[in-house]
Amino acid sequence: MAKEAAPKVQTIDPSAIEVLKRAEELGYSTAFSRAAKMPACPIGAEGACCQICDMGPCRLVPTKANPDPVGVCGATRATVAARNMARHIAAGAAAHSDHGRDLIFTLEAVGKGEAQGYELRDIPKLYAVAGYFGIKTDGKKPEQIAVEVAQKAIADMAGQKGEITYLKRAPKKRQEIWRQVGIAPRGVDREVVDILHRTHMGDDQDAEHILHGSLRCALGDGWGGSMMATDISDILFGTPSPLVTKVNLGVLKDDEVNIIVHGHEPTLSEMIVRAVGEPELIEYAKSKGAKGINLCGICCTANETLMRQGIPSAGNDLNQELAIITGAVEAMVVDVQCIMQAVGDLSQKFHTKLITTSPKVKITGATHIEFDEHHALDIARQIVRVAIDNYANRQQTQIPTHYHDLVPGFSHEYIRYMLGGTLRGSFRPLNDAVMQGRLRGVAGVVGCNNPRVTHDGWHNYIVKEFLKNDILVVQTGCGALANAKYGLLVGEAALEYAGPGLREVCEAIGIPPVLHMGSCVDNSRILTVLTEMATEGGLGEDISDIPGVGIAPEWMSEKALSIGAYFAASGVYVLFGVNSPIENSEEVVKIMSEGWEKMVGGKMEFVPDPEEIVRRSLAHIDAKRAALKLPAYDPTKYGKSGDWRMRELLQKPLAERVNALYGMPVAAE
Ligand code: BF8
Repeated sequence: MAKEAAPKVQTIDPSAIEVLKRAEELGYSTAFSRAAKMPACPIGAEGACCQICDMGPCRLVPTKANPDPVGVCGATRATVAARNMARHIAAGAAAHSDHGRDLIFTLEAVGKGEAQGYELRDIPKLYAVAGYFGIKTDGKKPEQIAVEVAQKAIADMAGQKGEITYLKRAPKKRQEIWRQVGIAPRGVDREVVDILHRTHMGDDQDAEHILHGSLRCALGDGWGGSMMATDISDILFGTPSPLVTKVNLGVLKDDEVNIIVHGHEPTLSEMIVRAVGEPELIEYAKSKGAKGINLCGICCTANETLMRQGIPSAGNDLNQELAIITGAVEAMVVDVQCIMQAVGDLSQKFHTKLITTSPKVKITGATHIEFDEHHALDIARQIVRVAIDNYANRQQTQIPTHYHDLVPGFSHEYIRYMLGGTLRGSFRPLNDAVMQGRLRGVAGVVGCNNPRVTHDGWHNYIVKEFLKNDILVVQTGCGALANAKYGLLVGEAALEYAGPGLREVCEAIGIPPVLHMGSCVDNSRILTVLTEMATEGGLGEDISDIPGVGIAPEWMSEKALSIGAYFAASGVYVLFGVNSPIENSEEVVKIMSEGWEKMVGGKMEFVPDPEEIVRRSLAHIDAKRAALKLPAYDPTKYGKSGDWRMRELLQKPLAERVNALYGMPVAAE
């Protein structure tokens, strides 16, 4: 199915609708308007374009005359689609893992006392991670342990032989499968190089073998680079627990200096959080006529500061240009990944200072203030001053009023705690709820926005369908922000959207029906939850036994493909929306679906239809329930207790209400 240039409905986000109108009036383009003008290349979109050597590029588009074309070198459609996919996965794995590496270097500098402004905030987690690496902690100071953990972690990422340390955190059966089929990864650095080598011209030509290699590479990301990024962020900045904050463009303030942190790495943004709280800088902002400093985020840097510090988010990926178009942003501070090049040009049309900070990322039109963990707090202060100085340059603003509360902060440690408290924290109640059928299953709905489909629309539709069907949803990345905008990440959402069983579970524990677990590297937290569920008992003994699915409805980034591949390799059925980048090869479609399912119990499918995604998900969850011999899902069985019943009772006359509640006859009103 050809990719649509742009959907009829661009977005369901009321803030976005308002700012898009302003963009049109001012004559500025956005990703929405550019997508409409620039239909996707139909050859590339299906994985039919081979660009790996200069005998091409070859376009392997079947025609009547040539139904099975090959490239100049003879490469088949399957080889080309598999190579393209493998390279995407490797790039995604590299991005996540390099993010992890930067955090490891910061941890080392903190341990050595060389990183200004940082501290070790979660020492128990540092000890736990030291334990995974077999580092003795007796008699050592946390700082020394931090240095040793950092050095082991770097060596692990660069491991040339053997397998990465964190693999042993997976269920035993899963580890055996990986070893048996030969995809237990070495260090992710080696795995990424391996993929780039084997997909070079004249190397690996067997589609199945190429994709087999890509699974190993993706595992090096999920259970390696990403998991380390999560762990080390928690050690440095604290392991998240629930708090209340806000999301959408309405969090910008007309009378304060607005600073947006955008990208992925929490290292600098955490220092900016600290700097904006310093009385001296607040006074400085006031001296320039502002009432204060308002720090907000976009994308996954936002998710990091949102989860830990409750810093509001101005929205997800497709909100980044719109934030600038409000005219109210003094500085957009970016680090790495998902920063659209267009923000460089756009920021020059407004007073917004775009500030690049990563040694890896420069953008034309931006001011570069390079991050260095050794002087992080000073750099953060410098950036905040630049933003404050820019407040005087602000012209007319148009800030939408729409925002919504959300409750993020569901680390796997907190989920374990909330299910039983300090004394009896465990995944038992969650497993029991699935076994009884109160919960039909679980789903991770993650990933990006993509202007080729309705912004937030697919996220919202799919998650609401899951909630209706008593499926507990966990989210990360832009997906979490998408549904937070519409009130799905607060406790009340259970009353409005959840089926009867899920509602009971949410009421009993006191949680929203959709749990925000963090940024995209924090998908590794979902791996840990699945492992805990698999080892708790009652739901089989492996991740692939659990009645659950993983969805990336509006994906666009290569990182999303790496995430999908490592979840599939971990035993999960993963569905992607938008379009299929492997559609040109039936063979590759089959390998990634039936082939992978046979080999590792998980699979990856591209389904450009949200209703079909829901249908396939429910069928899969029900099939997994049946395989575990659990009772078939029955929505009429639960939901007759708790707040729901209370709400119904409150509608009744007093006499009936008191009688129902206390068994006491009361005279009619
Ligand atoms: O890493 S969900 S658009 S911001 S890639 Fe990017 Fe996609 Fe958003 Fe976070 Ni993840």
